Amino acid sequence: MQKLIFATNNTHKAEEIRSVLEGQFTIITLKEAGIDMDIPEPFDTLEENARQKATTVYNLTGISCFGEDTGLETNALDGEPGVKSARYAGEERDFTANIEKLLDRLKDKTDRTARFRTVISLLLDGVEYQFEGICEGSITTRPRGGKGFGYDPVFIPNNAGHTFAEMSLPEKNQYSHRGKAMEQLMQFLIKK
Ligand code: ITT
Repeated sequence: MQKLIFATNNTHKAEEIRSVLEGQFTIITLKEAGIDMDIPEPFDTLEENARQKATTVYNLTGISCFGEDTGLETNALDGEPGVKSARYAGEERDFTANIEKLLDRLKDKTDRTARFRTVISLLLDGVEYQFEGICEGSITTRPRGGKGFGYDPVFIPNNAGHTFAEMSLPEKNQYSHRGKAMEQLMQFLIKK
């Protein structure tokens, strides 16, 4: 089975991605590859940050790998928190605080539409390929559900009726930005 390093320290992302690629590819996280590093994400776009994660790991290992960057973009706040999603309320990356800040900034807004966007950068034998997945939806007025991670308790995908945090992992993957980007990555790798 082809081995790929997934340049992430986020165990939730790894779990979601493995549930799609399981049986077809062996996915190794940074920790499992013995790489103890928080890769900087200095850029203003998901595309550049995803590339940075993949390139850093490829340069270290020479093994084909991919990285992804994800942002939550709200229409009423001109795309906030966007590329700054992880550190919206501060460097501590505290998700209760991030959610509180988002709900507070949206409290007087009637437009609560938003989207999650994931960009995957794949480096295969040193050549880069990118894949994008978008999930349109809206932000709730209070957190709902205990599953998932990050902003999942406040995001309802269109046509779903409940938040990502109220869904099982396979159900989230059916709707999600990451599920869509992963599907493209998988189809690409299968044809390669
Ligand atoms: P990496 O190691 O892969 O960089 P990260 O947690 O830093 O992991 P990002 O840089 O992509 O991830 O930051 C985006 C933030 O948005 C992240 O901290 C998440 O908590 C949040 N996020 C990403 N995907 C999400 C999802 O599917 N549902 C809810 N929140 C999500």
